[in-house]
Amino acid sequence: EETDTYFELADDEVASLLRPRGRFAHKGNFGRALLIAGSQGMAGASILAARGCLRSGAGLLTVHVPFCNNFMVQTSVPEAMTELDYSETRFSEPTDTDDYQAVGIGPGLGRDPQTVDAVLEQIRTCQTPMVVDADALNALGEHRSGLNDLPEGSILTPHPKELERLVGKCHNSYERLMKARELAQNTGAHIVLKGAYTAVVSPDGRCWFNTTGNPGMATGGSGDVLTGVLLALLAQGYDAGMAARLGVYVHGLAGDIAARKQGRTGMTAGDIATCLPLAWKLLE
Ligand code: NPW
Ligand code: AMP
Ligand code: MG
Repeated sequence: EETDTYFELADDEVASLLRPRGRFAHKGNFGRALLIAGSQGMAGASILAARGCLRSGAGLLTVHVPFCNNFMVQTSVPEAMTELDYSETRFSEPTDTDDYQAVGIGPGLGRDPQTVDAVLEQIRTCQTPMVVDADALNALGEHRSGLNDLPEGSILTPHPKELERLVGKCHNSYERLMKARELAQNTGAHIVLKGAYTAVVSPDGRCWFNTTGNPGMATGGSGDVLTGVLLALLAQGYDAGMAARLGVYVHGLAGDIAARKQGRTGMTAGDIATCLPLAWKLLE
């Protein structure tokens, strides 16, 4: 069982997952993505996720924003469109997702009770694959029954604390991995258990350990960039398992390129997003 269960995410295998862009392709072939992220004081989370998404090949991106963040998102990420929430300051009501191939939800949403309700209702009514991160995971942690509502083909991206909110206290990294596996089995979602050695856990019990990334990525917003990368891959039609493996690897590779250029001390999450094109180019 041991050898059939644990794998390393290695370069040659990952490169073979990437599909070349057809000569006659147009933006409609690469999917429409919806990102639900940000609140007052956390516009940055939505901007970083949006950059991660657009630097990973998505066809079209719409960001669902509260009014207070609209100008910042439109200025910082001109390639993205925005859609306004009714609330001035936070995500307050679920939105229509029928026009999208994938939905990303969570970065910077905050933990206001109204947002928690909106997140749960959004997950319950969404028919397309979702990347669920950050405060959307925290909403599920508060109401664990919502885990049964995840759309098919979804990815959850908890860091250790977010995982504990979903599955309870873990005393060591082995227990954490086993509980993530149970969570994947019970929900049908792929779990990206983030950390120094990120593990991608599939519902069939297999685990892949990432080989890219470095401690320079231990800085605010790194995870938000990953959410955008995964959203782009789901929108392009990669299944959850392929998207999770490819996305995690390339995000770490972009972090390694950023560290080589800027150093581990001074690099920021924005630098990871900026280095994504070079990381993708190495796999093309
Ligand atoms: P400690 O400190 O060790 O006890 P939270 P968050 C733990 C948004 N952001 N290994 C660690 O616990 C996010 O998207 C917005 C072990 C840490 O203190 C969210 O919406 C930004 N432990 C929101 O902020 C940029 C680990 O978890 C605690 C760990 C809150 O997200 C920043 C923090 O977890 C940010 O992305 C590890 N590898 N990693 C913006 N510019 O707008 C984390 N922990 O309480 O869920 O807070 O992750 O900062
Ligand atoms: P978040 O906590 O949501 O911002 O996510 C942090 C991101 O940075 C995840 O993708 C982690 O895998 C990555 N990361 C954080 N610390 C390290 C580290 N020491 N080595 C490699 N990757 C890291
Ligand atoms: Mg995070």
